Amino acid sequence: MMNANRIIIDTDIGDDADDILAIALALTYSQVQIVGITTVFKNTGLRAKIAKHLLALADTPQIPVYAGAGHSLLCANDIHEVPCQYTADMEQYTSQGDAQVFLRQFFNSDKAAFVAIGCLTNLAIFIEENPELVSNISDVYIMGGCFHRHANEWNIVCDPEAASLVFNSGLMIKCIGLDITAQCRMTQEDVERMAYHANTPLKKLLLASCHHWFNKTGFLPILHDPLVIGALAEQMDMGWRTENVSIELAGQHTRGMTVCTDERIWGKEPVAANVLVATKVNAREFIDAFIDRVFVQQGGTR
Ligand SMILES: [Ca+2]
Repeated sequence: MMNANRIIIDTDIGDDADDILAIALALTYSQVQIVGITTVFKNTGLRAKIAKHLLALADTPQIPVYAGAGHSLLCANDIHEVPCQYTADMEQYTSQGDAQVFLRQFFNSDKAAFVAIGCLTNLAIFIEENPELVSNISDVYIMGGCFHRHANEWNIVCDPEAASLVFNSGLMIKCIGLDITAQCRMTQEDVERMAYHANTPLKKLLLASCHHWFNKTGFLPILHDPLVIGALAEQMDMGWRTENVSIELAGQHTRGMTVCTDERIWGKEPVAANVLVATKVNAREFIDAFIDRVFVQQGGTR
């Protein structure tokens, strides 16, 4: 494949619908090649089964899926919790093995971008255990943090120590924070448009995932994770701005926050920039393009 963006997607697929929507979006791009999917956070075995089910319905069963860390670096999680998108018919699928084994083998001889759309435990463990292979990570895209408002964003909060390790690794990270992704909030009309075009088993699964999350939380879909895929695949103008970002590991109210030390207030550029932070998105344009790509253009029969 010429000029393909070769990517590994690291995902907490199974709860919020945005992960499964993000992978489905990635599969629509000829210029994106998913070389592997790794799962993270809590029940990574069942998350892997959900991903395999998605890939089977998308007619891309050859893409390997590996189960990663269920526990955070310093925190034991409930690794038996069943993700709300998991259904009994997914039991038949199995992952290809352990995420760290895959990452070590892959980056030992190959390069790819790492796209993190869950907490950063897998990436932190990989960096810590394989410092000599980190230079083979060609790019790091993260849905995470919140840079222009005060909020403890989920992917950082679920493992702040892992995030701190990644942000201090020397990698230049591209971050799309919650303050940007939250603008991509679907309306009821958007969901109805997806439902109208949900004429294949794959699209029905995506829609069901949205319904599961709505029934659990009352939230209509917000395209947090798909926006990272769109930004990468389309080279969207996200108004990238260099920042020197630290992860707050203590703090009565601030644990897990992404703190920008903004030397611009003194008229200086950041001397230790480690992150390119997205500052803008055309949310309506992205939501419409997402629905077109994943639901309208994919065909199918009623
Ligand atoms: Ca996610």
